[in-house]
Amino acid sequence: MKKIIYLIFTCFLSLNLYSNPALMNKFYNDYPDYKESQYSCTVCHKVPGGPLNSYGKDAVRKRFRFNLIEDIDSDEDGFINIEEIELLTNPGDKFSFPEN
Ligand SMILES: [Ca+2]
Repeated sequence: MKKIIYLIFTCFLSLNLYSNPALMNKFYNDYPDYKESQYSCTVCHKVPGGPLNSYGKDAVRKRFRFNLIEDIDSDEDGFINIEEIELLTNPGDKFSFPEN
């Protein structure tokens, strides 16, 4: 029984390792206009508090220096991350992209 509780606890911690309000605040400091978007946690996570999406994985890889991943297309939807951020779409969701 202790092993099961330990396993569940470990999974919970690993899922939430980067689910950190300070990181969200850093993102908003870098891109204050993005506060107006419909996305917050799901910029980096598939679901709030859940696994990282492609943009979140790229952010981790560059240690949350978001400027270093502006010129790549994390979700491979044809728009680089900074375009999506400036147009308030989600750079980590290939089904969210600028129209026109
Ligand atoms: Ca997108």
